[in-house]
This record gives sequence, structure tokens and C-alpha cells, in this order.
Amino acid sequence: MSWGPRSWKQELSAWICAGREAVRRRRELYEEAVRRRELERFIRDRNMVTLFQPIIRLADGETIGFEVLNRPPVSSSFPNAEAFYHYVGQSSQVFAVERSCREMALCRFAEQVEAMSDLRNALIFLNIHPHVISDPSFRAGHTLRLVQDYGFTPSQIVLELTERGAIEDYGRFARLLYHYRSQGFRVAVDDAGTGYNSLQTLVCLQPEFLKLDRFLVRGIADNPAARRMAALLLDYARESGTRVIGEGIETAEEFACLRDMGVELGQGYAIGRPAPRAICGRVPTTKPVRGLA
Ligand SMILES: [Ca+2]
Repeated sequence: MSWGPRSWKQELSAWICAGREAVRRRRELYEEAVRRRELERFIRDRNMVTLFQPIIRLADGETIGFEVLNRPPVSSSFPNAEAFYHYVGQSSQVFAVERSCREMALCRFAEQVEAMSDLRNALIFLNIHPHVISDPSFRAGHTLRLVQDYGFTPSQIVLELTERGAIEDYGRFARLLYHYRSQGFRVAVDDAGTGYNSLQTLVCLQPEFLKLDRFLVRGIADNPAARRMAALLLDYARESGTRVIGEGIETAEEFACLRDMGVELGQGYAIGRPAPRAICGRVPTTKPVRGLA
């Protein structure tokens, strides 16, 4: 059989394509192996940075608690915390990573309390992936024991649900949450006011805390539509016995507007940045702090 110039070129091009595909696939496998190794090292060495961001009562500036944020070390595989947690959420290591984060969060908060006993009764907001709620070891009371070992009470712990898209069956999830609540834990949802999923979460899970998304908070004093939406959520929260936290407050104007609207609690750079030490928040009186996530 003889090849014409055209079919010879096609063969060559197909061969090059197959070669490129094989290289691409090998590179993917290699990158995946590096990510997996980094994750295993992360779990083993617990080399994350734990930060505390204050949450205050807007009416009097009293710090009522802290959101605990665990930041993984930056690497080429995980250039930021979002990339890291996105990968973790899809990996088989989600339970191990979350557990490690939870333990570190409580351990490091306990260290802060040692240094500053005023924090002894502060609320501790722990970010938690919904898949973890179904983790058998979580259900068996591991977290409850951990909380008590560090001298905290379950009612101080607020489980802040992240990645709500991961909730598949809201009815079942609400029943699981009931179990934790019966142990004393409380529940917060963040990003309230964004998307259908967030409304479904509010209605089905009836959280004790609702975090008004920064999208609504940003420039709210000059945005009547954002104020109307926030007012609706505030009404809903009041009727449901849910406490509202304004998230991402970056200016004194946003702070004052939310306070005047009746938002009880707030968090954001204008109040206090995430820091390695648990530092109480303050009522902002200064110029806007802009341009930071
Ligand atoms: Ca959060």
C-alpha cells in the first residue's frame, strides 16, 4: 500500500497529537502526585498558619468571638488558600484535613486564652466542610471531646458551613445538624444573600447565625438595592431567632449603616484583620481600608 502525501501528513499529525496528549497526561499525573504529596505533608506536619478574626457587637464594640482561619503554606501547587481548599474538598483527604484544621484551631485558640483569660467565653467560629458533618468520627463525638479537653463548652463553638454546594440532601443534612445541636454546637451560614443555594440553606437548616455576604455590605450606605435586600434578610432573621453578622466591613460608613439598620454583629478589616493572635476588634472611626479581600 502506498501513502499519498496527504495521508502521510495526516499520519504524522495524528502521531504528533498522540505524543502531545501523552505528554499532557504525564504532566497531569505528575502534578496530581505532587499535590497529593503536599497534602499528605500538610496533614502530617500541620504546617498551617492559624489566624483569628474578631467579631464584634456593632452597638457597643464588644468582641463576642473570633472566626478561626487556617491558611495553608503557599506553594506552586496551591498558590492560595482557595486553591488548596478546593482541591481538599474533592480529594479523599477531606476528613483528615478538616480534622487536622479543627484540632489546630482549638489548640491555638486555647493558647490564646492562656495569654488572655478574657477570651475564655468567646465564641469560636470554625469553618467546616459539609461532608465532614457525615464523618463517622465527627458523629461519634470526637469534636465534642476535643472541645471539652481544651476547656471550652460546645455552646461556644459555631460550625460555619463552607461549600454549601456540597450539601446534596438538605433534609438529611438538617437531621445530622440536629444531632450536633443537641450536643450544644451552633451553626452559621456565610455568604447569605447570594444565590438560591443560600436561601435554601437558610430555610432548611435554620442556622443560629447568618453572615451577610460582603457583596451586600460593600458600599451599602450608597446602595439602596443592597439595603433593601439586607433588610429582607434582617426581617427573616428576626422572625427566625437568627443572629446576623455583617461580613467584610471595610469602612466606617459600612459599619454605621449596618448598625443603624439593626445588624447585631460585624466582622471585617475595618474592625480587625485576621491575625496570629486573637486581638479584640474595634469600632472603626478611620478612613476606609480598601482593596483587600
Ligand atoms: Ca467563613
